[in-house]
Amino acid sequence: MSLPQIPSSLPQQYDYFQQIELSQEIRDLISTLPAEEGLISGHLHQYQGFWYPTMRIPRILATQKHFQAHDTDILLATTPKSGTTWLKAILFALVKRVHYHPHPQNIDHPLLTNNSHPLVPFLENKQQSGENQIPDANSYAPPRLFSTHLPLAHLPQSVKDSACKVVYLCRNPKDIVVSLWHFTNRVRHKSLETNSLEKVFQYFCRGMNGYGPFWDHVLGYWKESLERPETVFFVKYEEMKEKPGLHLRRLAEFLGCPFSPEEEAQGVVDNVLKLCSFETLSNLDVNKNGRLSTGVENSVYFRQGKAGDWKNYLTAEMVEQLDRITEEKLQGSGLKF
Ligand code: PAP
Repeated sequence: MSLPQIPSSLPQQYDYFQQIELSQEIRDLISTLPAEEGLISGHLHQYQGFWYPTMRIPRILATQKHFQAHDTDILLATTPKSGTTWLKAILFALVKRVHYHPHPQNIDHPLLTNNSHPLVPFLENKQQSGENQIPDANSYAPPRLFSTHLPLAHLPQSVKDSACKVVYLCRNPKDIVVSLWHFTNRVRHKSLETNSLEKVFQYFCRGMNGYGPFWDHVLGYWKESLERPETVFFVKYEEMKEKPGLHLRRLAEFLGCPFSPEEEAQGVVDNVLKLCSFETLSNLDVNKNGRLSTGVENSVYFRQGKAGDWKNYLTAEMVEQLDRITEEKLQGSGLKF
């Protein structure tokens, strides 16, 4: 069974439930969870400390139940708007470079004709209640590449029990708020009123954005990366922007596929970065005009691609409020933005 598209009339959540087959057990569970209006459509529900769009919950439960990790899998974990689209492209270009020569002029490279989202599928996107399926596990040779927005605590047990490597990308929360604000208004149904920046900001500060609270999400992976550095690689969007070559080489080492002296001499590092740059990807026909299978336009994943755009939008009061929350939440962790 495949999920129907979100109906354009946006019925209330429980009407929507009636249109898809959810077990009574899952309906009962969802009906007990705290609920809030979502920033895009429908509702968010708070499940074990994190806020999820309602229809994600059955998929998440099914993912936790059915997904079988392989020791060779690579999992990219992010909070939304942290640069997922970019890191998916980088991981794909890096790990599959034996099969696909990474170069912006290599017309056969899958990244030139596909958005990076389907190339590195989300664990929790394809899973549905009652289905014993795993996401289309890359029809390539191992390693399989997956991504997730799930917090560490909600990853399937098989991921935690395996030697699967996790790459965690996070981003300055001030840029996430601005990116999220633009994104919600791009994908929000046209019949709904536009979200104000103030509204998105206040939701974010209260932790009530999809997969939030942001700070709990980041801290889970941060602590794990300190305890198990051989398993969890932690990197910030801003660091990738500032020293992309350095962090790409670190990532390659971490994943057990370091660049050889020959590759270094041939400029493969620069070619991966050029291929995956905002300029290259955002100007591709597939990313200007294509859509994901969900119907979402690929172009919504490319806006500015810069660090520090928050300075153009957030007021001094907003900056003060968000900085204060971030400082309080991350206090003593050693993590700073
Ligand atoms: P998702 O988690 O919903 O998939 P995600 O890809 O994390 O979204 O967020 C999109 C952000 O990544 C956008 O940021 P902005 O709104 O501040 O501009 C988008 O522009 C940025 N982005 C996408 N591709 C790249 C890239 N190749 N390099 C740098 N940033 C990028």
